Amino acid sequence: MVTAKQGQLESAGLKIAIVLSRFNEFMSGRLLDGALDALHRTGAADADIELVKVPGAFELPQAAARLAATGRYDGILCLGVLIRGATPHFEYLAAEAARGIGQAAAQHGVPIGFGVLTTDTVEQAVERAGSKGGNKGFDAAMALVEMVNLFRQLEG
Ligand code: INI
Repeated sequence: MVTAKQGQLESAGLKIAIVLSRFNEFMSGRLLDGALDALHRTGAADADIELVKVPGAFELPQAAARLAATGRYDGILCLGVLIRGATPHFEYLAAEAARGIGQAAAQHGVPIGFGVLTTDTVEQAVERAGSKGGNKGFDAAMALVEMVNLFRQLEG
C-alpha cells in the first residue's frame, strides 16, 4: 500500500501575506474577500495576515519576492485580475506575473499562491471572482494553505 502525503486545510497560526493588485480592483477585491473567507474558515487569525497592495499584476512577483526574502511568512498569496485588451500588452503582463511568481517561490522556498485571473473579457473575470464560476481567490488560498502544510510534512 502506497502512503500518500498531502497538506491539511488548517491555517491556524500560519503567517500569511496577501499581495493584492489594485488594477481592476472591483474584481480583485472580490478575490480578496474569497481568500480571506478561505483563511478564516481554515482557522487563520486576522493578526497573522498581512495585506500588501501593489498597482498591477506586473508588480505582484516583485512584492512577493521581497516578502518571501524576509523569512517572516509561511505562505504568500498573489491576487490580481488581467483582462485581455486590443494589444499584446496582456500577454506580456500575464507571462511575467506567472513566471515571476513561480520564480519567487522556487528561489525562496516559500509557497506562493497564484490567484491571478487571466481572462478574455470582463464577464469571464466577474464569473470567476465570486459569481457562477466560484471564487478563484478562495481556491488559491486553499491551495496555498495545503502547500504550506505539505512543505511542513516534507520537511519532517
Ligand atoms: N494590470 C493588471 O493587474 N491587470 C490588467 O488587466 C492590466 N492591464 O490590462 O493593463 C494591468 N496593467 C498594469 C500593469 O500590471 C503594471 O501595473 C503597469 O504596467 C506598471 O508597471
